[in-house]
Amino acid sequence: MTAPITLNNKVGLNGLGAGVWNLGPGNDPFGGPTREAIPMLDRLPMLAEAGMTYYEAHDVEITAEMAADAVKVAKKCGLKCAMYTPSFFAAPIFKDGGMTSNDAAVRKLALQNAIKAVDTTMQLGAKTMVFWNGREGFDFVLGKNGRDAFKRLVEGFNKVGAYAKEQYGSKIKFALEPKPNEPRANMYLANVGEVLYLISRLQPELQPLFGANPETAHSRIAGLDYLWDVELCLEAGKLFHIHLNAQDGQRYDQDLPFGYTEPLKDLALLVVLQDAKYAGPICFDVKAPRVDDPADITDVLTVSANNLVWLWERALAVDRAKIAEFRAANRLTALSGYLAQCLYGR
Ligand SMILES: [Mn+2]
Repeated sequence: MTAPITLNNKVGLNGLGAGVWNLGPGNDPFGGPTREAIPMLDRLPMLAEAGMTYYEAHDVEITAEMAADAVKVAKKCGLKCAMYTPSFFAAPIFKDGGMTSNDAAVRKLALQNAIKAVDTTMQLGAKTMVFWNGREGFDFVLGKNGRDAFKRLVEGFNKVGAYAKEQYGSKIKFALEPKPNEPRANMYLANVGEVLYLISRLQPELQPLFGANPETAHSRIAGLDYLWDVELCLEAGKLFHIHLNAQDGQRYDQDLPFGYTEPLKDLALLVVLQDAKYAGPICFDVKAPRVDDPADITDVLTVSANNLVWLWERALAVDRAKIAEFRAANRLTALSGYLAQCLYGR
């Protein structure tokens, strides 16, 4: 439907990105794939074709062993790696978490995987490694000692951070991605506030290496306002990465195209990012819907990218002085109307 667009380096200060997992075969918890799985490295040219400057991957998608080939393929299609992330959620051994598992041997394995992922992050040329909390959490109260689990997270991140600092100085930074639930009933690092608190408990010399990767859908699943989550990260100097998408309220994680559900809030978000001169890549964490045909699998990226570009231009045109006037006059309903005018008006 939407024609592929070329956006390299045109949006934000550094361009757009998306994950290789965004172009999956369409399986969900109730049914298997509806499309043939595309080999991971074949997805890189597809991301480039859909207008991305950056790709992202888990360590189970582009493994350490595949990294050298990934670098070659990415270079050929003009892509850079925005972030790399260890998967502590897919393998059965991590069924009750990695870093927070009650089993010391599992925690050790998680740490080994994380450290290996630091090396691969470097090899792929990414500046950021993301930790998503995945299975770190609990379904039954007292299944874990919560205070111990938190200390295990602190201990684990201290070790990973110390390794990265020792090997690579400040070249690799870590962005922790909060989510309140799914796949666990309750997840540790449920929101941006928990992530920032955890960082405050790390060894002081390692704290500058750690920040957050807030995701629209994850904030909305928690019933929180995504823009405030982003503003809090900015205020803390911890907006190290960003995952944009859309979400139909508090239900399963949908990873809908950016701009689909709350365009007015997305417009406001972009105003804030522009005013903060956010310099990182703007990355989508969206999921090609199960019903989409193989030929249209990148629609979720081109729709997200188009929405982003249109909203970015509208956000540039928002008169900041008018926002200040509405605030000073306590006309906040009118302020919302002004934003609507910027979005929909003639
Ligand atoms: Mn994400």
